[in-house]
Amino acid sequence: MTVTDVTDLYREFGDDRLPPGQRETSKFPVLSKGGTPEWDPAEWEFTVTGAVEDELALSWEEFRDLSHETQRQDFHCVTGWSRLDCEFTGVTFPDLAELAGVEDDAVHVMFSALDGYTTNLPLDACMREEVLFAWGLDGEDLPREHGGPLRVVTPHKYAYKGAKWVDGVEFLTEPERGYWEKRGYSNTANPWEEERYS
Ligand SMILES: Nc1nc2c(c(=O)[nH]1)N[C@H]1C(S)=C(S)[C@@H](COP(=O)(O)O)O[C@H]1N2
Ligand SMILES: [Mo]
Repeated sequence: MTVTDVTDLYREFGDDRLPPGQRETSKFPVLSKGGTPEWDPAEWEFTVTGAVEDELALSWEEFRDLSHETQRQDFHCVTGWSRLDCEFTGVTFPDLAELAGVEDDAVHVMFSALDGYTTNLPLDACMREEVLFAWGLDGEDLPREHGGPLRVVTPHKYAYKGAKWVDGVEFLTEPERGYWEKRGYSNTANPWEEERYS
């Protein structure tokens, strides 16, 4: 299996792979605003809506049939720990965006999730190969508490920008704020600038 190593993306943002104020852990703590939501593979639907040419509604089977890849990435939590060398498998954001056809006036993205969580990013922060809709971690199915069946990973941002249990993406023509962005966490969330709070 080919693994694309994107752990050098830090060079775009800073001198050190480990962002300032972070400590490395080999554990993978769980951080959720509530419990792990139920999901039913037969009922689950992944939607792409808003400023796109073709709105999509994909079943779990259809989503798993999309072309996908495995990447080695780092994971930075805003509470101060980083887990290096995670191997995530999934569909890249640009590939999914191409499937729906993003319209010219789209500038922003809102992710939604089975637990009611939302998080937002500018479109250009999403149109990067390392932004993945991931169903695999280290060769196994993504554990349910870490967002299985499907989560977003954003190795260039603090991890709250990656919705666990993601079930939808909306392309927006104006910026909006998600769950934590409305509650005092940074809207931009660049770990190398320690953009933790707003
Ligand atoms: N749907 C959903 N996604 C979420 C969260 C959440 O509560 N619900 N928490 C966020 C936060 S604050 C962090 S730090 C990471 C934690 O991911 P982990 O539990 O896999 O470590 O998920 C993010 N994505
Ligand atoms: Mo977090």
